[in-house]
Amino acid sequence: MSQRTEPAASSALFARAERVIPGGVNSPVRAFRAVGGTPRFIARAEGAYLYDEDNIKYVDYIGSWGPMILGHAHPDVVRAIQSAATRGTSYGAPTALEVQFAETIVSLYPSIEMVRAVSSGTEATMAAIRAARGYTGRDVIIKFEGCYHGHADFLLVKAGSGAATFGVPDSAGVPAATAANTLTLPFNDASALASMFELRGAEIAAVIVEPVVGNMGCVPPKEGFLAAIIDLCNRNNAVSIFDEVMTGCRVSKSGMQGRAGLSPDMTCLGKIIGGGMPLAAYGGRRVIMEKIAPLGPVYQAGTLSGNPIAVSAALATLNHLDDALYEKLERRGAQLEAGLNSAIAETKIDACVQRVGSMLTLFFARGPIHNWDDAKRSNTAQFGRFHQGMLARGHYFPPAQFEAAFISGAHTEADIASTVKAARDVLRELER
Ligand code: HOZ
Repeated sequence: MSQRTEPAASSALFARAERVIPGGVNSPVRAFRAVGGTPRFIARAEGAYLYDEDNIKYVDYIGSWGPMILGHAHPDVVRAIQSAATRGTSYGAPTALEVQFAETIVSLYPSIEMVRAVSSGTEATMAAIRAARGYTGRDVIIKFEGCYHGHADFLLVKAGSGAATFGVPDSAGVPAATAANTLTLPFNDASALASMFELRGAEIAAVIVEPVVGNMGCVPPKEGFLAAIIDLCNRNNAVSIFDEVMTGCRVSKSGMQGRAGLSPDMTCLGKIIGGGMPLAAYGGRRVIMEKIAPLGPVYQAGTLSGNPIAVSAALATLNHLDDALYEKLERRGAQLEAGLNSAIAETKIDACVQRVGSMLTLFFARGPIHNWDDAKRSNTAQFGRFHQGMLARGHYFPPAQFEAAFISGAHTEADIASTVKAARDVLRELER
């Protein structure tokens, strides 16, 4: 591969970081261990671009792992943050902004009658499952292999994302007793779910799913799979939970549920709805949300929940989510998908592109990828070399095969074209 010198400033920072931060990073996948090379230390970002500490510019396809749908440092979002900060950074008391935020979420997601703000996607899924357990009086939950729902103990079972990337889908430190109430099934297998309900229906509190998986790479649901989850939950008095932390406001303004015309009992949101700040939310049917303290017996709280700066960034972002943006994202996504597919077709490499709207993955495996068994057949060494080649040419894809790439409204046609050109060159080199 061409240009394999590691950037000096990032290398020096990484050496310092490794002495005082586990793996030198505050979230494992950022360490580049799955792809090799030195993690880039980012100094600033604007629109579709990242600039590292060596002042190297990259077209960014991570978008902070999803939130930056408008691109980085959107002027309206920056203004909202600046203005909110001058009024104080945190009160630990309710604000008008939080009411506006909740009203906005409820209006975007018809399945959500009441919503609670939290600070991260992990908190949102944890709290949604606690609510479901409190509401049903049952303990068992079902998740799907390769879906990642944050790092709560009972959800780190056959989890995707970083856990899958590092081969530890079942984390150390999770008591067997905690994991025992989490059953896992293959994604996209409605009949396995039906059989499990036949076997243990009376024990099952909830089924949680990423409606388009982003955390084993981008894996769309098969026709009817999501509807089957909701239907089986309804018939067994269990709670259906769509974890739309990644897909919410991404695959449509109202997430995958809006795109598919479905109404889960509960929804978890994060990333885009936080406008790039630590803000997430969970919500759903009133009868379930009324179980949350102080209305009901399910406890959940947070000092920074509904933080005024985060909510200001969120509202400024949500304000820009219009049809024109989603049309543009679809066009850019289609352009990238078609370009990558034609570059793959010029080689003999086994690879496929899977995309829903502006989230996408180039798998180094023959497609289609329907579940974790399919995804894990990917040639991750080849992905690593692809990642390095793209980075050397100024295109920053997620540093792991099992993470989705994201496009923003700031990406231009020319950005995508240059990424496709780079990918064509890198794929050709991979063949040699
Ligand atoms: N697990 C996150 C993406 N699915 C990565 C978060 C991060 O490193 O910022």
